[in-house]
Amino acid sequence: MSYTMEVLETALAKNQNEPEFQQAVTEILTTLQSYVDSRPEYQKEGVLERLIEPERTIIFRVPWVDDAGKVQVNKGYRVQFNSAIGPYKGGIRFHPSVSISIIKFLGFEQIFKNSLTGQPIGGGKGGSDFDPKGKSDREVMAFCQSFITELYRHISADNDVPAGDIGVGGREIGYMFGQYKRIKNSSEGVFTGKGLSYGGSLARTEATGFGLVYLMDELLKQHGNTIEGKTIVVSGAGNVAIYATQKAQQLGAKVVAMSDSNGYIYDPEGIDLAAVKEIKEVKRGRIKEYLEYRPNAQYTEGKGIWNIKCDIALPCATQNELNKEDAEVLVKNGCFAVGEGANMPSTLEATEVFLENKIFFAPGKAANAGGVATSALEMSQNSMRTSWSFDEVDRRLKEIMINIYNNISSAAKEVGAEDNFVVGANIAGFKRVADAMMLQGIV
Ligand code: NDP
Ligand code: 2IT
Repeated sequence: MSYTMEVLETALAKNQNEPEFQQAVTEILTTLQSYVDSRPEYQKEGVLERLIEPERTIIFRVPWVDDAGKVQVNKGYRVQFNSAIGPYKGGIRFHPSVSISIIKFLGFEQIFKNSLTGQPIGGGKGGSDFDPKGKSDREVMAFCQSFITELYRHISADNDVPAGDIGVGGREIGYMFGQYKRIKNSSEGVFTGKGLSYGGSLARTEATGFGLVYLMDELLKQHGNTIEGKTIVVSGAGNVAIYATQKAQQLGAKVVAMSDSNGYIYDPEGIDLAAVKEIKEVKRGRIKEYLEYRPNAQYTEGKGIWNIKCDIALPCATQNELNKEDAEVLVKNGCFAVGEGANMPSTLEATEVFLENKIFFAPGKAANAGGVATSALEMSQNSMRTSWSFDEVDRRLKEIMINIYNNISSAAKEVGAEDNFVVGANIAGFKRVADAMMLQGIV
């Protein structure tokens, strides 16, 4: 058996109750196989064995008191996966489904994503099974303060810089940053995605969604096509989905559907994004309330958004939201490009369907890297004690996304897998981290 397949087998055996982590490791190692196996130095230095094991995993109790005076206890996690190219960097997720498997898959993906940005940031991820949905602001604050009362000792601007993810936006970052500052008596930029009044970067809120569309637009342009005039389905209605929709609309596309965990809306005339923003960003409501703004739109309870006919699909909700059958329906309906705004939204089987059918498929670790790339720009601004204009940050973001596209495209070409951006992203992301690991000795 080859070196890479041996490491994969061991990884699967050692992490048996972690299906999402196993999925992410399987995808990456199978695509890296021929690249790694033809370079014996990686085996000699044990690069893969070290890469798949987090440098440090922190699991802790998060006790807090709800509005009824009852004591609640959640699990808190931070996985500091790999610091070969810079301080651990990656979001914090608050969702009832959060488990060690989910945090490890996200942290593992983050290593390669952060490498692709070209910036000096390592991979990490954290979170909790806390559900912010339906909680009062006071409850969310109490939870965030308790979470940081443990986590503060493991993070700092120079070693680990968390940010937002599912269930963690401006409100939660504010409460966590406030508690960190209070305990550590330090105003360092230990979080990104901060409010603009206390060190946040312009365009960070928009960055993941905007970056996704910049990358897809570049991909299409390099193939004699464009986003303009295309019909797009976006899943989710959170941070990534909203700003992907905004940029796609700005570039002249028509977004006809969005969703949340209860169901999806279909508006053939094009989504009214101001309505979605009011429902989701202001009222923290449900997507079905969209019908109050646009009575002619349709709302369908449950799954099924991928049955809607489109040219381009942008899954922007969560992992494994798009399976083999969904992929087959998309292909049958003429969809020709898929860009992953979420992390690992397509199952391994769905990805195979896209690749077999020569769909332009941009995997999450490349397509949604604009968020963390702009987080790194926030870190730079904090260190320089300066702040750049929206246009300046947006210009840099666009440049980074075009560079990512060029890198993954040429890495794929180099190994004879033209337009297979899964292979391209994994090899390009791996190279930089592996080289840094080898230069730093067995650590
Ligand atoms: P938000 O919390 O803002 O929005 C998440 C959206 O996805 C909501 O509409 C939510 O619906 C839906 N969703 C979440 N979990 C599920 C689920 N289990 N089943 C169905 N729908 C679900 O998160 P973000 O927009 O920030 O994140 C979306 C995705 O993008 C995630 O995969 C995240 O890891 C990834 N990402 C985020 C980045 C960022 O900068 N924020 C950067 C790169 C990637 P509901 O409200 O009903 O739960
Ligand atoms: O998945 C991701 O890249 C994020 N949630 C953003 C991480 C960050 O540090 O900005």
